[in-house]
Amino acid sequence: MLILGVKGREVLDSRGNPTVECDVRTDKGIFSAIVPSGASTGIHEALELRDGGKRFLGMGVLKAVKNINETISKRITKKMFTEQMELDETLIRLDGTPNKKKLGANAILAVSMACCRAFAAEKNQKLYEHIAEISGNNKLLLPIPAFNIINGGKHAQNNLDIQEFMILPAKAKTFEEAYQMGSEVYHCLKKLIADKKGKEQTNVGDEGGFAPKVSGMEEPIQLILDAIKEAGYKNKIFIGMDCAASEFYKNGRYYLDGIEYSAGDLAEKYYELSQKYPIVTIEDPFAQEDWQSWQKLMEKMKGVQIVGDDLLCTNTKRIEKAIVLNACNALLLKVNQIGTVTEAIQAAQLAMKNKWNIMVSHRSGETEDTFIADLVVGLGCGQIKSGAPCRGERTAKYNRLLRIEEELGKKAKFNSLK
Ligand code: 2PG
Ligand code: MG
Repeated sequence: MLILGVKGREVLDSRGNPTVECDVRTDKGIFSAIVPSGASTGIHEALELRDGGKRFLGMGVLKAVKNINETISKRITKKMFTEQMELDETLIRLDGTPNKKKLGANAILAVSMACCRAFAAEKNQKLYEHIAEISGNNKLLLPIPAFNIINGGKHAQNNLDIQEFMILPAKAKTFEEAYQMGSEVYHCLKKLIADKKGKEQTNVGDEGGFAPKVSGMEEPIQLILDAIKEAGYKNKIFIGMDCAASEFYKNGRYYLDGIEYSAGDLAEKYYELSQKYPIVTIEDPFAQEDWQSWQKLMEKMKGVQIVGDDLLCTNTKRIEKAIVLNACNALLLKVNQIGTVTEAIQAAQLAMKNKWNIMVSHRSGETEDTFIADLVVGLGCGQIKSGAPCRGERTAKYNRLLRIEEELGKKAKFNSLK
């Protein structure tokens, strides 16, 4: 594929902060991508380059854009690339740092994703087909969505310390059905919160979930279970949590909902919750360097998916460590934590080889880009979280999945729990 031109620009994300967009031009057309941005970021993530200074309160990305328009453009324009890996390796070498701090992972990823779309077009493939091919996967799979319907932590202004309470309509037969179930529960939950707590409590957080004032971490679960019942889906929808525990960890202790926990007490609390409620997945239950507590939880909790997000940062070195230590059994896959499509695929391959589950994930600062919908189908990993079934930047991904399911027709397979 001959790259005819590369152009970066600054656009805004769903929180109104600047982010990087890139257009790549080939003789098949112009292919674009926009990168997302996290709030509860892991310390081992690739570097998101921001300008600092006064403009956009320091959040501008003009340096990253300049890196695309000058350094990267100079290196890849009018050059031939045969595949994604070759292109990504060129970008990685051009940056030359372990965490992409020279050019910025936001600059590099925008180019990598836009090129992935261009490569797909070059081969007359859909993006998900192309991703399946380059990742060596021959089973396209529609994912179970994990809808984040109660927001807390850094994503909301309420008093809830756990960041996300999600619903997984895992007994649905198709993605379309799961989407409908999620939406119905979402609306039942809104009414329930309004009736029980007042309608001013139904404002939403960054990912579109409600952000009511609650009495602790059990009230959201109870509200959600009531909403599931009200919607008529008892026993058909399960619960997931993203604790984002690095955010409430300090000097070996965990501070949440006004209570100070030792790691052992917190593990006990998670265990109790999982016995009492239909919880199937818990993400970041402990802080990103508290490996021991992760290991102990894995010993204690059988049959629950324990997902590493900040712990792993989509980084194969950290995934390898977690495999050796048996610290978790699932990977949260966020392309911008690592900074190229190739490295994200490698992270997924390593997780799959070790029989881990994988949940592809959005960021709390999102955009209209739907790349992760194609990614999850192409990789065939079967789970996605993209926030609530509400707000355009969240539904963009779910809507794209609906279209992919329709396009695949009879060939569409949904990762239903039997
Ligand atoms: C997470 C994500 C997405 P953020 O912690 O899993 O929900 O949040 O993008 O703020 O890191
Ligand atoms: Mg997380």
